[in-house]
Amino acid sequence: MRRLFDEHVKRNVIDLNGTWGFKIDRDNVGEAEGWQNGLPCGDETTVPSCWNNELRLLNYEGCCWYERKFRTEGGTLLLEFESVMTLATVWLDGVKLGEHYGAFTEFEFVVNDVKAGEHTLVVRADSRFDEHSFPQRYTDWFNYGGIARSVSAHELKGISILSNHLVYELSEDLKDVTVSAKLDLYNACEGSVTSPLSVTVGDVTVYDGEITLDGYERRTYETPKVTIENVAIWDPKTPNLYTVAVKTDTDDLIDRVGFRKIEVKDVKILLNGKPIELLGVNRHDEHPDWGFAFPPKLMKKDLDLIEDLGCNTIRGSHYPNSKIFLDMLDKRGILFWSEIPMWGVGFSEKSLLDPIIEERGTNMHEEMVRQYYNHPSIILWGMHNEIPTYSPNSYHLSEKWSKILRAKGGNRLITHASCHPMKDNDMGFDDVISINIYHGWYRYGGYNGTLQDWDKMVEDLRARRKEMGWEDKPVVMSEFGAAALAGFHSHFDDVRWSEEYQRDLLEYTLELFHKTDYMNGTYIWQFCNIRTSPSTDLNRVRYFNNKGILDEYRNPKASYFKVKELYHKYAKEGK
Ligand code: ADA
Repeated sequence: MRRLFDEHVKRNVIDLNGTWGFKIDRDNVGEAEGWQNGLPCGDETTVPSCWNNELRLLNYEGCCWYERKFRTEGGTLLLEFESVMTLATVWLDGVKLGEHYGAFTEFEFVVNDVKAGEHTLVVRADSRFDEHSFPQRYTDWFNYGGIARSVSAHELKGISILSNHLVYELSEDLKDVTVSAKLDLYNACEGSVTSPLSVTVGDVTVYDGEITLDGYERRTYETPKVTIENVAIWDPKTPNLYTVAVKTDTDDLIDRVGFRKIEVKDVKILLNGKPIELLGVNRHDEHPDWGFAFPPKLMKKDLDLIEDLGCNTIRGSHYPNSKIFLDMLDKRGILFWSEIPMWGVGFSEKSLLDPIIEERGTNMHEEMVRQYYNHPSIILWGMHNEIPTYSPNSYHLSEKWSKILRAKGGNRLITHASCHPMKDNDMGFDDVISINIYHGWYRYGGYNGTLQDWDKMVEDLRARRKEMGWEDKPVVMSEFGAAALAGFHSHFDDVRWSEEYQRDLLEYTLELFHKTDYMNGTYIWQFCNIRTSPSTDLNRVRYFNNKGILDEYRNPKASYFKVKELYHKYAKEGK
């Protein structure tokens, strides 16, 4: 299941999820032995899935091969992969279509002149780390391997719509919206084709014209701007969505959009002109039984819990989440922070000057923006997390990526999560300053290692913002928290790993941040425990990051109820 709604009525889409042939390639000999022409044995698996949820492959990092036969009427096919971990190589009938690097964004291949009948699709997924991998080996989540999200084959006929960004601007009073559709069009025929082209938003036709493309031509076309009056805006309390449909005589593309305004003014974050306090959690899209192949039913359960907590926002730490999850957020009116898997500590200062790292990071940002553009729930683009932004080596990356996100990213704010707030050089590129700090859990230079360090940090940060001229930028606490072992209790105040210590630390910090004038939001680290890897040297207890306010099976710890009490109180009283 890819979306909450049908994206196509006219186009025939062949669902390639389900049973696939499967073979482990521990010595990476598959290609030399010709496995791309058909796998040599009879193992099977289910797609989507991650192999590290299988007993014999729990900790396997390496290559695995997948094979799926399917039938088509022939012509032009678009093969679409929502997520392959991490380097994917794809063959159709033994012919290599190409490679894609990056686990959390989708990719596609357009193949012309495919014969009618049965075809064999083969995929090699390679989850190994190297000096250019995102994330690096040293990371704090388990780097699952597999085909983790949907696969499908689309039969393209005539002029086809590969993507649509509905670009919009709301009027000052938020009553009217001016829209244009930025379309990526492709002629799936060998010869020139002329077709009607229309775009509707709800029941308003915003474009009705005609287009001609040469044989196999791909073209970007932006429709003229049109104003829609009396629009119902998208807001957490009233998440109004409009269906946007693009049609030619042989193809269509259906999506949902919502119109809203997010901006920063007078050290506040304004949503639709009103200040909002972000009350959130960090969430990995992960479960010990499913890995990153997270089923929609469990997404719903997580969102029910997140709403029960009183959250109005989620940080998708640390990578783009699936489209169906974003559809759910759009529908429920929950705000989202989306970022690429550039997880700090693993990226050395030297690596930031590596052109392959820059190229991969740039591609991931471009893909994230291209694929998620229409989701109203996304209000923040995160450039990276905890990379060495104290070093001059990160500056050119933050500069380049903030420019890309500003130019192409739609109506969103830009940020990066920093764990070096007093010496970060790159916050000037942000709309919102985001801080990851763990006083009361980790020990930092210049601080005592106690809960009261937080009060000193709030004042140190005030001074730093002034010194750097960043006083106008609102601050969000993007990570803070403590680990607790579910079921471990203590009568004493200061017993780390107990549920009580975690609860009390979260109470202390949430109360402090809520009353701090320049702070506008909190993302607790983290929603639930997550699996980590024995191979990263982090040596997490049980090989889990235990800072969840729920355990990995979504059972609440004591802090869950405290956060629920406080978030509901803050939502009621406002900031
Ligand atoms: C960092 C990081 C998180 C997690 C956290 C922790 O801030 O961004 O992914 O590793 O630390 O638990 O220490």
